[in-house]
Amino acid sequence: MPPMPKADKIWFNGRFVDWDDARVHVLSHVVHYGSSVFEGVRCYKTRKGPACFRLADHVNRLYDSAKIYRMPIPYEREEISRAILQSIRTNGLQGCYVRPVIFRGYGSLGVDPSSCPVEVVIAVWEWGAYLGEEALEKGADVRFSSWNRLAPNTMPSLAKVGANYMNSQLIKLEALADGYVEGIALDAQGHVSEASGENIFMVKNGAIYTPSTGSSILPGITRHTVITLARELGYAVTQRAIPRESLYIADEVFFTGSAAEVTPIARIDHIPIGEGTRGPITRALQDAYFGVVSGETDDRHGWLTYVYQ
Ligand code: PPE
Repeated sequence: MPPMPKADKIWFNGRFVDWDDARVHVLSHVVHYGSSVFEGVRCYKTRKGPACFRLADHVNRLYDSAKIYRMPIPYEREEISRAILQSIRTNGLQGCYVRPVIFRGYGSLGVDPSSCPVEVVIAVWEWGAYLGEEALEKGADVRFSSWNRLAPNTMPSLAKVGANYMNSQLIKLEALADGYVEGIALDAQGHVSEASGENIFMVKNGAIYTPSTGSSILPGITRHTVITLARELGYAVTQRAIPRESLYIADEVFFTGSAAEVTPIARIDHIPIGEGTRGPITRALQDAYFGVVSGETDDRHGWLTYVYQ
């Protein structure tokens, strides 16, 4: 990853502070135990100014993650949504990535977080193609990870929490060390789960498949978007357990995620998927996705929140 492009201000517990001053104490609970919940939202440049994609859905998932971890958020959902829009305006950005993060701060150490304050931060910055521009067109080179995704009775995958990303880091670092851009993990039962920061889809004989929430996945908002758009285009989409080898013999495989958007996969474990390049259904779904997020096609689902409205 290239170094972070700084923006001006970060929203920190209700007020804006300079980017370089958004700091926490080293003994904050989150530093020791990974006790944070977060979101990643993209804001896209459109003809009507910047627009956040599925803002309310991201904010709802943030509250779901906090609820699972018994973390009381000291703001209403509306306040968080407004603060996100305000952050984009304050930093004068047209297109950006938005990272709200809520964490247990400085108070006491020990696993019990209940006497640590719940702190809320919203940062925005410009973030390009997650797996590289080239991957969006030609497809990414990925491997199956030797690490499994979190077993369901260990760390809940429906919560988007900082600690889950230690598992993601094992997957990602292993893939990078071997020259791939990403790794796909199996779930604890051995079925396909997801990648370190993306959901996964496969296409076979014109039908689309993706692992269900029973396979230790984060229920991706881009995943839901793509399922909806695919059905509108007339494709059957099935959520079910997927054996590893069915990806090797699929016609097309692609990732979805707020950061990764819709990224085709060219090869898995050096095996070319279909023609070893972006397939036609992936292309159609990318076109539908980028059409909606850029405001160029009709926003039938009310997915865009314009920043200056
Ligand atoms: N699974 C995982 C593990 C995951 O982290 C993401 C998002 C997804 C699926 C897709 O979810 P959604 O964004 O709602 O479609 N990963 C975020 C963080 C990436 C990062 O490197 O940080 C993201 O895409 O914003």
